[in-house]
Order: sequence, then structure tokens, then C-alpha cells
Amino acid sequence: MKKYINGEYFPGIQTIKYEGPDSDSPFAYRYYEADKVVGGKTMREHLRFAVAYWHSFCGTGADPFGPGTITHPWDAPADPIDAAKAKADAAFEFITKMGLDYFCFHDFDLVREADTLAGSEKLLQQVTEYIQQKQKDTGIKVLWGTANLFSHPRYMNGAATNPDFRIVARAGAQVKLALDTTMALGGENYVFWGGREGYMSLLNTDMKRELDHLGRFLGMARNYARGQGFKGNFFIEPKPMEPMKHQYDFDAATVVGFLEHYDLLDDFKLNLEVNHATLANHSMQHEMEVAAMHGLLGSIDANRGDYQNGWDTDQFPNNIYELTQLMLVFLQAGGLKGGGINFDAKLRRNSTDPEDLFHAHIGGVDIFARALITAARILESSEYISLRQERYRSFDSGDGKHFETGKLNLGSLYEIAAGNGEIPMTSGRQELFENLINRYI
Ligand code: XLS
Ligand code: NI
Ligand code: NI
Repeated sequence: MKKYINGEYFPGIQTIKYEGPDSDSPFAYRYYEADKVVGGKTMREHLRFAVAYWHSFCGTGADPFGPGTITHPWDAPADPIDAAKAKADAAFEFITKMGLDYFCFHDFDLVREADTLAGSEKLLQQVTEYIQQKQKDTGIKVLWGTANLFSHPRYMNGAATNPDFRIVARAGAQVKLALDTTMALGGENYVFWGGREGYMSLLNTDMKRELDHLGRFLGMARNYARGQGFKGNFFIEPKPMEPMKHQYDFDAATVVGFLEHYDLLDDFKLNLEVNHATLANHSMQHEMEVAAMHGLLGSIDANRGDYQNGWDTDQFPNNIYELTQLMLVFLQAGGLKGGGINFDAKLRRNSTDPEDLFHAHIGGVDIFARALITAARILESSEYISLRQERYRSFDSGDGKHFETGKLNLGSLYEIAAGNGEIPMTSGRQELFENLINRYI
């Protein structure tokens, strides 16, 4: 990686601008025009893109088979605050040059964790002051903050679901500090991704007790933040596995049931991640549909997995056909409830140039913008909505309507069926629907 030159970490790269689909510059947007109105709102208002501090400024390309391939110049200082400030300088330079508005962070992405809780608290306060000033200078905001409750060895048996109460308390202390940091930075939301909340073996696990602890813990975090005046949303980020064999926040449907059971629905919504949907053997469209129908479509972690293997590869999104389907759900749900689109995606281990971070994010931003434009056009000018409504027409009046409004019983269904005789087949016309997407891309 290039060294810090003339006060810049990404020298030679100018602010990325919209140049239109015909541009041949790799450092330009072809579709993302922040202030252009699509489907009633500007793209900036719809999409609320965020850069993930952990992947973009902390990730080194390390994998289970070898150490990092990327050396960040901002990591060089031995003093944690010097390094944290340098990292913040790089992050704000990058986000500004990308023309984006938000970032997301874990507590110890911002600064290295100290040896003691008190030491970490002090470091977090110091770096928070520095970042507040950078926010004032640039207008860049926090989409969400979170606590890293999975990297430190103390959390090997879980955090809020740890069988040792002392670890649960330690996790609580860390969440308190992460909430303080998020609020001090004006964070609009706060995320819980269940890092190691789950099990490796049921033989040594009291699942009910662990889930009760998780419900209690989340309620405490909510009460604390609300008591401090936090008005934003709490998001749970489902994932079915990895690092644990089974993660409690398995998928959207599981989390909806959990939130209902522990009476958390007033404050918590979902942050859905594409690669996590893939790991759960769902499409992201399915996950979004589940969240949207409960009014819980809070935020998106944008990335993609690999269909030939089963890891959370966190690659940058690039599939227009799939993303258009996501944006159809997104627009019909009226957008996200408080969140945005966070690139929870990382460069490949062998993408080692500083420019690669731009290519990755430009591609991600542009493919979402293009999908948004395409989906808006499908909804505005195609027969998509009416084709789908048509399939359910028999419920719009008569006995079908009475069924929906609870006016029939099983006996009535018997009477109706007896009077109907054999029913003609009705095509689902799947291929027609599928072609519609391609027609508008
Ligand atoms: C890991 C998660 C993580 C969360 C934040 O798979 O996606 O990055 O988004 O803790
Ligand atoms: Ni993930
Ligand atoms: Ni994520």
C-alpha cells in the first residue's frame, strides 16, 4: 500500500462524480446521481450509503491460511490514539472522496482495545472527540454503531448468552460504552449482530436460558439508551451460522419471533445482510419480504456471497438482476425504516492497491443506484403490480372477500367447494414475471 503523501492517504484520486453510463473513467459514477429524484425521493435519501469502518480501514486481507496482505499506513503509529486519528483521517478522506454521507463502526474499529475496561473507555472518549471534529468539518454522519462482542477470547462462549454471568456483565459494560460512543457521534441507529450468540454443541448448552438472557440483555441496552435520550432504532442482524455452528438470530423470521416473544418490537427492527441470507439458504429478497411485511425492514448490509461455496465471503455487490428484485421489495415497503445501505464488504486478499477500495465501492454504489432506477421504472410503468394483484382477484369480492374478513368457517368452504365443481387451472406465469425484470434493466 502506498504511503501517506502530502497529507493524503489516497493521493491522486479526486472526488468521484456522476458522469453517466457512457463514461469510460473507472473513477466515476455511471448511475449514482445523489440529488436525482427517483420514485419520489433523491437517490441520496433512498439509499443512505455507508462505508464499513472495519472492512475498509481495519481489514488486512488475513485469512485462516495466512496473514494480511495489506499494510495500512495509518496502523503504523505505536500509540493507539495516534493510530486511531490517522485511521479517522484516512476514513474521512475516503468517504469524502466517494461523496457518501455515512459510516458504520464497531467500538474497537475506532481505536485499539486497551488492557482494561477503564483504559478502553478513556481511549474511546479521546477518539470520539477527534471524530466529532471531523464530522463537523465534513458533514459525514454515523448510520450505526455496534460493539465487537466476538473477537476478544473472553467471548469465546458468547457474550450476552455466555454461561458465565461475569462475561455477560462484561459484555453489558462494553455495550454501554459502545452506545455512549454511538450517541456522542450522533449515530442514527445501533446494531446487534449476534457474533458468538449461539452454540457449537447443544450437549453443553441450555438454549432456553441463553435466549432468556439475550432477551433480558437487549431490553437493558434499550432502556439505557432511551434513558440517555437516544431516539434511533435498534437493529438485530440475522445470520444462521459462522462463527458458531448455530447462531440464535438465524434469519429474519426467527428474529421477528424472538422480538415478539421478548416484547422488543417497539424499539428493534432488522438489519439484513445479503451474504447472511445466502448462508440461511434464503434469497435476500425473501429476507427483505419477511421483514417488510412486519414493518421491520430497518437497514441493509450490502455484500454478496459466492454460490460455489458456503462462506461469508463479503464480496461487493455486482448482480443487477438480483439487486433489482431487492429494490422492488425496498420500494414497495416505502424504503428502509431508519437505516441505509452499508457496504459490509471487503476487498479480496489480492486486491492490494488503495485504488481497489474505490473500485469496490464505486461498483457497489452504482449497482444499487442502477437497481433502484430499474425497480422504480418497473413499478411506475410496467404491469408488474397489476399482474401480481390479478392472481389474488378472487379474494377482492364475494366469498373470497368473506374468507379474508373472517366471515366464513370450514363448513362454508365445504358448501362453496361442493357448488363449484372442478376448478380450471390458472397459470402463475413465472417466466413472464422473470422477463419483466430483464426488460427494464
Ligand atoms: C458479520 C457481520 C458483522 C456485523 C457487524 O458477519 O456482518 O460485520 O455487520 O458486527
Ligand atoms: Ni456478515
Ligand atoms: Ni453485517
